[in-house]
Amino acid sequence: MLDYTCFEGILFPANLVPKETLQNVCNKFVVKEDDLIILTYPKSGTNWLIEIVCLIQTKGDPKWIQSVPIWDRSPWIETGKGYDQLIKMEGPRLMTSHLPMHLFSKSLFSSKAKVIYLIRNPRDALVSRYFFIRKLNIVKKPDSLGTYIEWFLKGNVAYGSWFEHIRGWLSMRECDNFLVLYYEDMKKDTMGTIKKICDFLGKKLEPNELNSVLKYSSFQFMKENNMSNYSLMEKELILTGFTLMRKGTIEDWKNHFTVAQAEAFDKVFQKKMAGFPPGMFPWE
Ligand code: PPS
Repeated sequence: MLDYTCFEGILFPANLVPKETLQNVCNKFVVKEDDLIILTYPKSGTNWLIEIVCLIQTKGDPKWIQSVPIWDRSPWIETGKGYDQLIKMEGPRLMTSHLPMHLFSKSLFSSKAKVIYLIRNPRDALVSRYFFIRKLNIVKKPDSLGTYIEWFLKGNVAYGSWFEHIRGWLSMRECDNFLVLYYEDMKKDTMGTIKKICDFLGKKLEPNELNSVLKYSSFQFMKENNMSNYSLMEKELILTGFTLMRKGTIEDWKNHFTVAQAEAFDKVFQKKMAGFPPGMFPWE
């Protein structure tokens, strides 16, 4: 149960992401021009972004988000179930993925399909995932945060290295069909981010519709929405105390990293992310 699949040198949770599906996504899946693809490294705020996009699509009407599980509204392409849903789905399709760029369907790169890539401070994504997997029967649990930091910095975690993920997908950042967002900006100015997404999608919403998107995608509403808070996950996969909606804050890593861990992380970050322009990452 706690096994990894290793595909092209990257680890994936074996019971959610079969090797065969990864092969299909890479070599067979055809991206369509009217697809909208949400891409993230795990724990970057993926489900928050899905909720916002769904609400923009319904002009703030919460009926859809309150009646259909989030993973059926925007299936995960690399999961066996999500892949099967997507290949049968009529367009325009909304889909989600944590895949690094080099494992994604090659058809994306000659398509006009829109992509939203959401990035979060890797320290916060790390802490979020550390607490998440401790309550989950999906992948091997680390014995301490220190161990998990070591695995994370080496890329020995599901979906591989944060650094490679970001470097890979950010190479598309100048493309017109590629929008880069940051969790930190979403937190500081959620309405500004919602408007940015509307502009990118060519959607015009009235002020009351925008307010409704803001309201129903808030941390509190999502926490209480059983279609979005992962309470519908298969019971055998989760342990007591499991939650997707943990804190929803920025810089929680400061409550958990020791000074030595923070310094070790900074060192690797500076080395691996060298070459990006100053100000590229809002938390640096
Ligand atoms: S996953 O499992 O990789 O798809 O998780 P993901 O959705 O990417 O990230 C989970 C973290 O996002 C936080 N979250 C939110 N923050 C603010 N507002 C809203 N509405 C919201 N929804 C989800 C969630 O709490 C997880 O972060 P942590 O730091 O663990 O709280």
